[in-house]
Amino acid sequence: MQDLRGITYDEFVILKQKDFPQAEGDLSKLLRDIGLAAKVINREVNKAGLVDILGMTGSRNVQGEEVQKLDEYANEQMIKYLRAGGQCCVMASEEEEDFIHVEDDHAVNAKYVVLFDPLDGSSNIDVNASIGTIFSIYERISVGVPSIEDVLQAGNKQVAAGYVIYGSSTILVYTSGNGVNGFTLDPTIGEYCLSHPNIKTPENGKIYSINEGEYNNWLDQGVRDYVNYCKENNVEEKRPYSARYIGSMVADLHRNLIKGGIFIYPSTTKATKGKLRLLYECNPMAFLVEQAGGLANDGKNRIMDAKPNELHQRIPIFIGSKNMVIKANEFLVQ
Ligand code: P6P
Repeated sequence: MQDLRGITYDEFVILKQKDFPQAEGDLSKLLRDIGLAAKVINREVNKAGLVDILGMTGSRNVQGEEVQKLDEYANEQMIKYLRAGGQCCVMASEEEEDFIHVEDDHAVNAKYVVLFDPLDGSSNIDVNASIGTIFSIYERISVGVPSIEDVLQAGNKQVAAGYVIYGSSTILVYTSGNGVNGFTLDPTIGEYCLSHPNIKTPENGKIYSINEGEYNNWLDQGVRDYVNYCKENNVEEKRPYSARYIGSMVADLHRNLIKGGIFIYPSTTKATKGKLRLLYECNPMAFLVEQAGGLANDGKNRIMDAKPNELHQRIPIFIGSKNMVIKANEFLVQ
């Protein structure tokens, strides 16, 4: 297989377009629009401490969460570049109560729908921990005026998904259904360059990621039993595992994708349906992890088979290395 390391994201997307004979280049353009928006977000994330863009806006979003200035900025950039690119007719964002119908003339025939979390993990912004943008792309299914049915599609209908992690380096990771590839932003040329070709997540891992501060609030005793299993001494099965939890889904999942591991956000007394959102956090991450050889379920059922009922619905998630997810599921009451 040709070594494509160093090829830019834009070149790679066009090259891979050949994998889809019916492709007309619209998805390639859309993927490039998202990459551009993320470059602009990255520029502000990287200097947030130097300009008055840290801290809170003083408002709360539809989730009831305090909106960070950088959250708002990232949301504005995603909307701006997706609208300008003209490849999507409908957008939905964690920061927007309802979906956005792009009515501009140049987008009237656009066939794609984009759902995104513009800046996930934003509670980490002010402490310089890694955060990220997550996106999920579908083909529209409505005829005529776009409608809520365009955004309430099951994750198994995604045509592409990915994230951009703003960390020690800025890496864009995406899939369009033919494997997972990662591109590191080279700030000297302003291009994402292929650095992680054909990512495969290890079937086994030694990392478990869960907020153990919620130990007594997990609704399923099986989650406590699994975490205790992870802590048990068992030389043969190489336990205890290592606990790693940043509190930023993109950062925790990126580490586990590369090194192997399991990330769990279960149902709790405070978040009885889990905390993470199905449409723009769990589905795109599930698509990526499954494409990399891992698993993603709600403890029992595949995340990407969940039928969405509303835009911001939440779902418990067990995601990561195949054999770790299978093992965790065994502890849960089925
Ligand atoms: P907790 C960040 O706010 C986020 O949405 C995810 O990025 C992260 O995995 C999760 O919430 C952390 O939640 O309850 O452990 O702080």
